[in-house]
Amino acid sequence: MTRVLITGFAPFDGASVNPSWQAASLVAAEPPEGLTVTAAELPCVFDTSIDALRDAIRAAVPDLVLCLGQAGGRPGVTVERVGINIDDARIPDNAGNQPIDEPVVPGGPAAYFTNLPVKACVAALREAGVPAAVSNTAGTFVCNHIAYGIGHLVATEFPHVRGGFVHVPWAPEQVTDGTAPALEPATVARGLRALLVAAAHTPAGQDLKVTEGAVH
Ligand code: PCA
Repeated sequence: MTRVLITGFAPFDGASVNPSWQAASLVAAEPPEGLTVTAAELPCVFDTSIDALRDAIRAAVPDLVLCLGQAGGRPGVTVERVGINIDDARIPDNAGNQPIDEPVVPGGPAAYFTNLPVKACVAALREAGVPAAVSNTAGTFVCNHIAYGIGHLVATEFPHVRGGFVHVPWAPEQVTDGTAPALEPATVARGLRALLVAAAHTPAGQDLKVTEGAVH
């Protein structure tokens, strides 16, 4: 039995929902066969989100950690390849912090690549009928903070964990004027279940050798 921790974020920037938490709760409520799934909601706050993630990992003792966040405007589910050691906030977080060009971890490496098989994860999402792509930037806000943070926690405290970050599009209830792409959290959750099964079945250090690179 593979133990999974899946996290989503609290709503931010005045929103009333965050589809990352909606999707995370749906996956935990109906986990795929062979996986036990615990969900935790992280605060959208630079200062405390990595501590909350560490506490959730200590409580769940997972093999796999999948952190989710909302990326409004993206048309599909994107599997982040890398988290970078920079906080550069365009808007304040939920506690009013707005760091400009500060490191996530002072003295930490410039970036962490995820140790999840990003190509196999994208393939599994698509096979489940969910639009998906590899992403090479998680931005510079709290999601990148956690994309870097999970890499740092794995590197320094939880060496047996495989972890990464996935961005999900807005939910339809957030774009009622229909001017931006949206996906139902239940659809996202269906794809994430397939992603988790694929990640659990891919041996550490391996991935599909398929083209998913970006020219720009
Ligand atoms: N999305 C934001 C932070 C929390 C969330 O769900 C981001 O992409 O940084």
